[in-house]
Amino acid sequence: MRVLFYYRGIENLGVGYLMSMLRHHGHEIDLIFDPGLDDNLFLKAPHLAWLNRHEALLERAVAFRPDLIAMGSLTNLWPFCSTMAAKLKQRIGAPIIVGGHHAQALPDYILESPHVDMVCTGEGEVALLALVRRMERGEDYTTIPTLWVKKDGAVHRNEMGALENDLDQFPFPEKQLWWEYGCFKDNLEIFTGRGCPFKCTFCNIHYQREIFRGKGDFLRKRSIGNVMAEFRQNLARYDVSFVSVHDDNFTTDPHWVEEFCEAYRKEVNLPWYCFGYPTTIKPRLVKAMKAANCATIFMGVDSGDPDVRRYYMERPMPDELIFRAARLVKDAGIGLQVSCIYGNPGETPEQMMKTLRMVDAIRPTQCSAYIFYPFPKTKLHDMAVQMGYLDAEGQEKVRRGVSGYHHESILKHPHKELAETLAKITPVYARAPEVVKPWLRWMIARRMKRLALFLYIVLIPLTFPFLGVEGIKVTLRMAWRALWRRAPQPLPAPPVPKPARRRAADHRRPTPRSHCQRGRTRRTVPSPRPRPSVTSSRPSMA
Ligand code: B12
Ligand code: SF4
Repeated sequence: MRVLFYYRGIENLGVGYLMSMLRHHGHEIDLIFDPGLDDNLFLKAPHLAWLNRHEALLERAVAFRPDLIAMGSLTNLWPFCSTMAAKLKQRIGAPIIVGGHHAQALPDYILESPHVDMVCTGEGEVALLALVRRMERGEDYTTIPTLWVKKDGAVHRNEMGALENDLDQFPFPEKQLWWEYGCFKDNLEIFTGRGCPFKCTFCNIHYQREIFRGKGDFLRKRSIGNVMAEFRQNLARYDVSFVSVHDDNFTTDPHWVEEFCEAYRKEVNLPWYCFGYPTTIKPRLVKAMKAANCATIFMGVDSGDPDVRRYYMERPMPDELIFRAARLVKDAGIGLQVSCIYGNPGETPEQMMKTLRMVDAIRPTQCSAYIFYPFPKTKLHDMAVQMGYLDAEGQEKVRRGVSGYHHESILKHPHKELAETLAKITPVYARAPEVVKPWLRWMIARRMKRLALFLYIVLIPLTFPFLGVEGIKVTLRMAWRALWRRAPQPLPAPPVPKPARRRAADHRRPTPRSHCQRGRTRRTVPSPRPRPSVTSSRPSMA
């Protein structure tokens, strides 16, 4: 079977897992990646939409002749996904399946789209493979666990399938296709596990735990050996200089982390970054992480007001605990990135200012500040509705994914101007010299949100010294590759499907040259090698 994936904006590891799962089982895959240069994490600039070169992507899609189209959608991506689904359906006609967090939260809504045929309501590796196999054999595919299927006017809502408890079973996520689109170069992203034990009300974790209840372990870690094998494979292929560990919450299992650090230090030792929760940050842990070259821990502060944290966010912890965790990280010599959210339902100006003061007192290396977005099915979304902050029109906006990048508040919030100003000024404030701060406070008092946005963008290299600059470089690289994108030649004839099954352990076999063997001279590392896949046999996009 030929399966075409669609994603937008950045590399997505979840979709990467699905691609490699299908390839591993002998199916052909391709990716159309929309760089989303007009609307992304940094800015909203509709006049740049032409840079995305959608027409060339569609031509690539048509030339691939997919039997199935698989799209990943977070809430912020649904507006783009649904438009692309319409175009793909019109030009190709193949069945379309949508997965990802928006599909998990609102499967019925997604299926209302006339162009979508199926929705994946949970993790996709097993369900998508089952679907592809059944389609290939011409069998009924309306009964696959985890999938909701629209067929002949009826929707088949199947039960959630079991979670795979042993994550080592999955092939390592696809990298080459993302690399070809310029999605990464210096920064290697990886997951070492899935799930989180906490229940913050603005996050999807608490309802995910509900939908997966009784289906297996929600919190799962890969084995250290398996993670190291993925590093070895990717470090032999890509000349990266930094690692982002994207687990929901990396610091929850201290024993695992310590073991990881030991192995990482010996085998990889590149600077890295991860997410940590304040209560899980302990002296011994940060010491081990520092020894393993951890460069930055990203820790949610979320609000500087203990009541907002406790009653609205379900992050019950005193201020002192947050300060202590921050001190531990900084004293260990690790960079500290904090994040906070402004414009929560019921939040007063004084509570918002407390957040600014807390971030200032912590003096992090960098700070990400968000405008609250009520993601569907989250508790804080429902509280916003009950408290009158999100009316029917606002709820419809959420379903449609409007403003999912948090560029503005979609709540009927009496202090939204302040929230929007603070969200842009806090990252600057956190890094600003004392002498500039009265001026920034003057801007805040006047709610000068446009000037705040301007400062935020031009100062990214100073406020986000590594990841911000990396984000800009990646965006420019994606734009460059999109500009030079050529339409591929149509495939000569439908290839005969090869059941090229490798042994289950093959994908875990270490590459012959380990990272240590390549020595410290990174220049000797080969640039990414084209993989013998259907995609590499066609013209490169670069
Ligand atoms: C890591 C992470 C990131 C990383 C991404 C790393 C990466 N390269 O993949 C970074 C930091 C870059 C990031 C950015 C953003 N993120 Co984020 N992120 C997460 C986080 C912590 C983990 C995601 C995860 O667990 N992945 C594990 C993989 C295996 O799971 P998965 O991606 O869901 O994929 C599986 C299934 O969903 C399914 N699936 C997914 N796609 C498809 C497609 C098909 C066809 C099928 C069949 C199945 C399927 O199968 C996959 C494999 O099992 C989650 C929080 C959380 N706890 O979930 C938030 C989360 C996903 N992020 C979120 C948001 C909002 C964002 C941002 C918009 C944030 C912002 N404004 O700054 C950006 C947007 C990025 C974008 N593309 O537009 C929200 C999404 C909410 C929603 N309803 O959409 C989440 C849920 C956090 C939250 N607020 O609750 N994020
Ligand atoms: S700690 Fe992070 S991943 Fe876990 S529930 Fe809270 S926001 Fe979500």
